[in-house]
Amino acid sequence: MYIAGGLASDELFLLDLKNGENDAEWLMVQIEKGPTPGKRYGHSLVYYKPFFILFGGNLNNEVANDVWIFNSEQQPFHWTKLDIKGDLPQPRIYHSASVCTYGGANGMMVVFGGRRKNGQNLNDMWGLRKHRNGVWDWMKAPYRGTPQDRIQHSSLFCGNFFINIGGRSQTLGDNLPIEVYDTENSEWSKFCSFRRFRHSSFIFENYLYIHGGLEDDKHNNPANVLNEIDLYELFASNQNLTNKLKLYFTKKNEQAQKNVSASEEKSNSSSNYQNMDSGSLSGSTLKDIKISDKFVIGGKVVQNADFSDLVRYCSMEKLHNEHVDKDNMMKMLKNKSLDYSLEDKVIMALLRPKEWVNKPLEEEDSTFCLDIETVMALIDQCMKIVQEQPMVLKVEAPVKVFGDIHGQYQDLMRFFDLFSAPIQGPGGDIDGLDYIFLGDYVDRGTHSLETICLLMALKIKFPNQIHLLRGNHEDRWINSVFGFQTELCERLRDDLDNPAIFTKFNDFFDYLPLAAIINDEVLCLHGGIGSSINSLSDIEKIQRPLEVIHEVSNADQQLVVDILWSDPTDSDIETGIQANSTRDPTGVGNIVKFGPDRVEEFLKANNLTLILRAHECVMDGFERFAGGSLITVFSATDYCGKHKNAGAILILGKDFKINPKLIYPQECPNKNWDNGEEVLKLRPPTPPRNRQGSSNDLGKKSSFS
Ligand SMILES: [Mn+2]
Repeated sequence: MYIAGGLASDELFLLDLKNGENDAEWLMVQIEKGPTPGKRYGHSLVYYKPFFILFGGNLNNEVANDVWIFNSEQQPFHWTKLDIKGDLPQPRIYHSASVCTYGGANGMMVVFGGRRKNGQNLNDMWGLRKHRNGVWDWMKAPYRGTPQDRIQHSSLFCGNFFINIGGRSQTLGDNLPIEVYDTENSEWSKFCSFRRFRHSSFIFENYLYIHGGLEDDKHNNPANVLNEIDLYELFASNQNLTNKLKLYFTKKNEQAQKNVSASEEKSNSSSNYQNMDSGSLSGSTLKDIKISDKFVIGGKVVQNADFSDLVRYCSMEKLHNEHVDKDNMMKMLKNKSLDYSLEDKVIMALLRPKEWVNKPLEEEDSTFCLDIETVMALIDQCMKIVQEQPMVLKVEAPVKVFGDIHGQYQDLMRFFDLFSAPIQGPGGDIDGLDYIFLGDYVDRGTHSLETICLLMALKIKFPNQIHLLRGNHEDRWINSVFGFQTELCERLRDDLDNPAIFTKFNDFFDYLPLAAIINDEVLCLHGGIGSSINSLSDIEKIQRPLEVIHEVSNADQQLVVDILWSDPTDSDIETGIQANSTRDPTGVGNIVKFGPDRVEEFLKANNLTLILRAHECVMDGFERFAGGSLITVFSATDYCGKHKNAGAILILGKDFKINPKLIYPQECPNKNWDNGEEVLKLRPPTPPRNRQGSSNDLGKKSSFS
């Protein structure tokens, strides 16, 4: 799909589907230096393989009738202005254009109506065609009857029929009939009215769809509905057109049958997209056209917004995340206010991967870029969302899973920079997958505030695609000691004795979910299953707000400590339940280690295949346990400036293949860590997992790609 022109720029964007829909990305088409159509509006742009054809519009306050073509199959890409001899249509703006792919006018771009520079509306119709000898020419279409003059209408071909929909006229007001031009006999016919302009329309099978646009001069709110018109019903009063329409669909289906048998004979090597060229579109049915399961969603132009705000790509599977019901799927296009939302402001302020990747943190001043009111409002909004969601989140693959971040914001930005960020548009992949963060956002590192505030803003923006689980540091008793409270006091001037922000954050943490389950197969949690977690319902039944109790005295408290604090045993040969003397030297917290046998039993009993957890620093950033039935993932590099470990995230594909992505400690040590000896004594880092007895070789369970 291409987008070109508009007032803002004359750049050309391409949605690249060649790596499949999951890896589709927006690219800016690199166009050779040279003449381009320039910044214009009110022009038309159509695609007729291999050409994009641009015509007319307003250019530098002049109304134009020039034609530009862009060959999508000829590199380096460039625009060419056609030098067309003979009769030319008058310069015009707000006309329509559509390509005929059937019958005698096959391959012709047909332009209708629009407005002249003097303000006069037009009702003429012109066809542009490239002849076999390479010459392009215009031809004025003959017609009987007087078609309605229109601007800002849409037009479409269905077989022989050129259909004009909506728009505005000079003479009749805005309630214009749908008019149909038959290319076979050059006759116009009028049908019912449809009051709409600046809308879009498309045809699927025998249905005409009209979306968006304005209904009335006085109202500025675009219509929010998708209208469906059955062409047979529309044509019902005209037996001749009805018969022709029937004939067209019969031929189309016959052709489609032929195409199916032809393609069955061919080898199976052709790509899904090969059938999408305009040649076969005219003679195909659903059987041989692969309809994309994604939508391209266009938004309203917001001043100074970047491109990603305007157009985005949404998979049909994720449409439910847009809170769109089937009856009114276009609600998502709700008119955006010109003001940015709170979460957008925070995302714009904080999500700057390139800046952070190159930032020498030593030189940084310690002020935080958001004020207290913004942080408080962010917590309020995020809290509301989290409270409404369950304790065990249901997530669908593909998913990106992050382990502990611990205030190492630069590492988070490095992951976003290298492997895409949870945003829409270029550099983002949120429309193609979900993100699960396994907890431990705060403490230890020096940028807990950036980390948790960005994640909250992303959660607000994509409530059903960003999943924030609780870690053992999302706990007031822990983050009052391990750095977060100190950061709040120093950077936001939170009062140590009457800590308003600290309290608010931790009230929010008390509502974070403890687990997520991917496709009913993979359990994600921060620590593990310890000695007490035997089923998912053990986790689901835990009530919120949940304060973590560290001196365990009952079974419910044990469940929580197991989920947030337990570790796997040191290797696959150490089975059963063991004391966790590193984390709990006195045993008062009842923190344990669980063996591979526990993992296998648990997975079997719950019909699961894998546990993904974080919580332990592992040297490669991720590490397998229980023959691959449990994987630890840790996303902070060079933990505490001591361990020189890599950081990892895991991408769990639709096929359940796991694709780890790694980053390594920065060459020049930065100030992620306040690693004065005193601080380290005060907050001793948990040692990295012992590497002996574990390996990241291919195991029996999950396959790595
Ligand atoms: Mn942890």
